[in-house]
Amino acid sequence: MMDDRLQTALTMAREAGSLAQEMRANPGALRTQIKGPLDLVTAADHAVEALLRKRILGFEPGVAILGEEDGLEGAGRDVWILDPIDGTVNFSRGMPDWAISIAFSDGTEITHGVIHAPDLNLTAWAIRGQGSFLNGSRIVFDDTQPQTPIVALGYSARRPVAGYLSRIERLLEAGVEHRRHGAATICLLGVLAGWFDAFHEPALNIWDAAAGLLLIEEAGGVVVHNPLAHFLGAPSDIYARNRALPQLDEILTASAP
Ligand code: LIP
Repeated sequence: MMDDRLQTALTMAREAGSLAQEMRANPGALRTQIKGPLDLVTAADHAVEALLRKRILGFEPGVAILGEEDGLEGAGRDVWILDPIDGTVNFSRGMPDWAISIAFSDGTEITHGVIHAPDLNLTAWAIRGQGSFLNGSRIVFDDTQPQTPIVALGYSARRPVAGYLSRIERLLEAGVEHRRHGAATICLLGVLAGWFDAFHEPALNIWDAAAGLLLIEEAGGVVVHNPLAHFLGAPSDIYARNRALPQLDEILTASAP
């Protein structure tokens, strides 16, 4: 029997995906606003987060919820962590690389994670200790070394651009390809799907990463980030990889500005 919390997360992720797609189909409904450097918010981000909060509180009244747009509501050890639309810039321009991210933490670790990318027809989920699944198929990483490693990179306006550029320079010098998707969830989903071997982004918020990090761990990968108690309140550098890749570890975990 499927875990009730996972079932709730999957059902509301699909409902939220349809709502976001419907809103995008209505020109003018998005009312896109600039939140900060390279950071947008639309009416769909707010509507989807409101829907997810309503569904969660219907399932688990009074539980704490931390969301990108409306912050922390409630208190307690257990917390749901939501990014209603990750990759808002892509979404608002009609690109398919955006997703809904839903995670649950028991205060000690992330225990449940769902990423739903409606335009890509991809849905991934994991429960700690029970494996990772992509569109229903279990994903287990093997240790076959890629001929040409590919790293998904994120950029954060919270950090000097020099660090990002130096990572690209070092990757290219090492013969490693890189991509930038503008949506951390899609990068993490991409590691799970085998598009990428690793993902790195400095100063990422927990709502962008929580579900995806669990997906990678449960498929047998390795994730590096600040301890959860700290990450719940402040951005963390993120490094996630599918197998042992020593040449990448050195470049992507080296301290850079
Ligand atoms: C975005 C991330 C992206 C990061 C942006 C932003 P949003 O999330 O997924 O990878 O580089 O700074 O945080 O704002 O689209 O949900």
